[in-house]
Amino acid sequence: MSRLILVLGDQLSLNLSSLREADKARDVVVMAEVAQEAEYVRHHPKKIALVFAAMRKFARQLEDDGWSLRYTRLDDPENAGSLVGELLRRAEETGAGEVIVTEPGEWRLLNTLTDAPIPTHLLPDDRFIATRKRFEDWAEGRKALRMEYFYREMRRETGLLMEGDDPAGGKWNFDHDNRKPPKEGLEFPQPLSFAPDAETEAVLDLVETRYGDNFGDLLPFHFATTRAEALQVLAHFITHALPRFGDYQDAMLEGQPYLFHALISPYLNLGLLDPMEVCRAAEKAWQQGDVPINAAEGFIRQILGWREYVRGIYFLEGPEYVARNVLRHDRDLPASFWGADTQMNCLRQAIGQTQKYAYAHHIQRLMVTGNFALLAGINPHQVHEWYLEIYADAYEWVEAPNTVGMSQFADGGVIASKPYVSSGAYINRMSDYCKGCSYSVTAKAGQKACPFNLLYWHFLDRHRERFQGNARMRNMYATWDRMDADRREAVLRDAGNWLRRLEAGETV
Ligand code: FAD
Ligand code: DLZ
Ligand code: SF4
Repeated sequence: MSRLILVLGDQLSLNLSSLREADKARDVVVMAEVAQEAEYVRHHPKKIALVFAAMRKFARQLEDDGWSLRYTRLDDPENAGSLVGELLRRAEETGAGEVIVTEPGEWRLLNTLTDAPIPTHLLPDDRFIATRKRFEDWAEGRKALRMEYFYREMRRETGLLMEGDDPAGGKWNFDHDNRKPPKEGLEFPQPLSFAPDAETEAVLDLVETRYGDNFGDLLPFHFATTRAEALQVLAHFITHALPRFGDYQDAMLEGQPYLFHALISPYLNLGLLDPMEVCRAAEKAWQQGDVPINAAEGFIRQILGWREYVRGIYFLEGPEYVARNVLRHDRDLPASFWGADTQMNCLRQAIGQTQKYAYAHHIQRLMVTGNFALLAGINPHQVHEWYLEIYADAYEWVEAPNTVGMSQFADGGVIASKPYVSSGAYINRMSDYCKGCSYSVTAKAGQKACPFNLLYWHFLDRHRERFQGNARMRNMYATWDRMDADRREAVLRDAGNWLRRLEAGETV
């Protein structure tokens, strides 16, 4: 009896474990664009278009490769609307009695497929450098998990940037040389842009009709939609941006969304690029003397370290992780996160850019929107759904640990040893946003004071019990406690007033 091989929209890799297990001669590959996946959150239209266009092209590649395939388009009148519905329909059509699928990257879908009313066999997703089991073994028995130690073990295990038993260049981490503020006159490489072909145009029409009202601009659509194009993006990055990646990794500039970033996360997460090939490409550039060690190491750490680590945490912590809210933050996400006007230029820039490109780099996500949401006490589940919706690279396994854990500290410190909070001074140092802002970044209290300056102390004050014993936060509390009482009172009063105006829907 034949079997159905379900390939999900973010499993576009020819060496997928389900395809390796399948028998080309008798099994049938099933791929389906379904409302259930396109609508579990209101994804940015660019994200939906990217997923559908890449799925259609991958399906064609499978057919060219000799696979027997049933592909369902979203507007197919027979479309059952859900993946399980499509599996049942295809099983009836083909007489298949069971399903094979590489495990999805999300508890929601994992549970749905495990409970499907047709025998379904889930295979490990081995498109990661560390399997789930490998991560569990590493985590077993450790009191606190820290990315840096996992990363070192992965370096040893893969041999990436290793010289015998020692890290290349004599250090595991070169961040000391990285993260410089932007300087005048820096020139950035132009990102590659792919004009939509007829197949992508058809997807854009469909997405415009069905999801044109979701937050975000569908056009212009510039993404790579095949592995061949994604490899071009990678090669372009290695040649033109990687050499300065480390130096300006945290910089933010108006009108420059991409700087020296790689722009490969959507392709890695769809399966068009493989994490190990990406790391090897960066290592080779360093070996050839084309990029400095601080750039190669900093970049490889993001993939071999952070990307693998957050996936491990997501599965280790279980399905309840996304609901955590240890700080009991319950304010609603303000309208400015959906494009309403704000007087805060940094938010306007990061969100405006996200609306246009479905992209913001790590520091914009962490230290502008994330920092703001944390300081303002926004409900972390709303923050989580926002990040899941609006970035082209957003899938729960990677988004949730970054948002719920790293950015909102809602997991109580599983990912981060202290909350990522800062006053306006950090944003001012790393960006040119403050000079175009209605607020004054140097004002510490009063009407004109940068809201980050007010909310930073408000956050520390209201969470004193939880954080004052944290060794990494001792200096923050010492600074606060040294301020005279009148000043502290003024800051807390102004912060409270500002939050009330935010809640009242004023354009603050
Ligand atoms: P670069 O800065 O050029 O980095 C290279 C690669 O490293 C990225 O492509 C990515 O694959 C990997 N990487 C870097 N940082 C991380 C990280 N913290 N976690 C996992 N991988 C990382 N990344 C996603 O892929 N999907 C998400 O949904 C996502 N949500 C995030 C939410 C928040 C609140 C924060 C703070 C970060 C989030 N990130 C997410 C991580 C990071 O912001 C993006 O991976 C990065 O901005 C993608 O752009 P790039 O390809 O230009 O990355
Ligand atoms: C993100 C996404 C979207 C928008 N649409 C589909 C779809 O129609 N069909 C599909 O198989 N997958 C889609 N995906 C990707 C899934 O949501 C993804 O597999 C899960 O979130 C697990 O990572
Ligand atoms: Fe953002 Fe404050 Fe700077 Fe304005 S002054 S851009 S609110 S950090």
